Amino acid sequence: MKLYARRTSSNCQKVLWLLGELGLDYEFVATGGDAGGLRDAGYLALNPNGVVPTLLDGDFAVWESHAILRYLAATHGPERYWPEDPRKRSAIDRWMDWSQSQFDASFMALFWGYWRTPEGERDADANRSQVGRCRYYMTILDDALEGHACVVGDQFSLADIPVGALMYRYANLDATAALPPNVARWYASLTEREAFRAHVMLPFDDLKGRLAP
Ligand SMILES: N[C@@H](CCC(=O)N[C@@H](CS)C(=O)NCC(=O)O)C(=O)O
Repeated sequence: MKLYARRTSSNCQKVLWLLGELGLDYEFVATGGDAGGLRDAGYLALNPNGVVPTLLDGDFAVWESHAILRYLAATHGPERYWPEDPRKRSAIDRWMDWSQSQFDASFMALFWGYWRTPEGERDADANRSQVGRCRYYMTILDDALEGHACVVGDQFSLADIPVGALMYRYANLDATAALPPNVARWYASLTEREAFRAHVMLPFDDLKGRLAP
């Protein structure tokens, strides 16, 4: 397999983290950001969106980070990562979709509007509003984690990856509040996972005030 990705991209980190959890061999092809290549015809033939990540398995290309997570879990994962049972699978899918459409949307707006925007150009009201939304989403996640080790039940699954991949930045951004208790406990458990440390816990100082990818 080949993974076309940028290591500082949170969507790529989700996939790199799962590849690490599964112990799979793959070739990393630096793409996007300073490495460029997103508008090359060859790359666009794999992913017409011209964004990262893209997974190439033989001659089969998969794009959209969550589609890649599901593909890898279905082809190489232990069943519990993304179970066949429709209800168990749905419990995981809903947190993956929630992460992308709810929490990610607000957190990425904050990350770009606050961290990646030069100080003098920031919109303080917009950032304050996104901080409020992120805190609200954290209360929803905190309730889900009450009495559970993981986002769904007590076993690590795909439900932990999309929201977990953003927690390192969320927890270390000076604009956000302390994590609520269950989220803090769960996040601490993620930081003990080797693949999380290798692919997600990467310094992001060089992205500060940098609006270019
Ligand atoms: N929904 C897509 C979003 C992909 C996306 O926006 N990728 C960004 C990085 S997070 C990108 O390629 N930006 C251009 C670049 O990195 O140069 C996914 O989850 O895969």
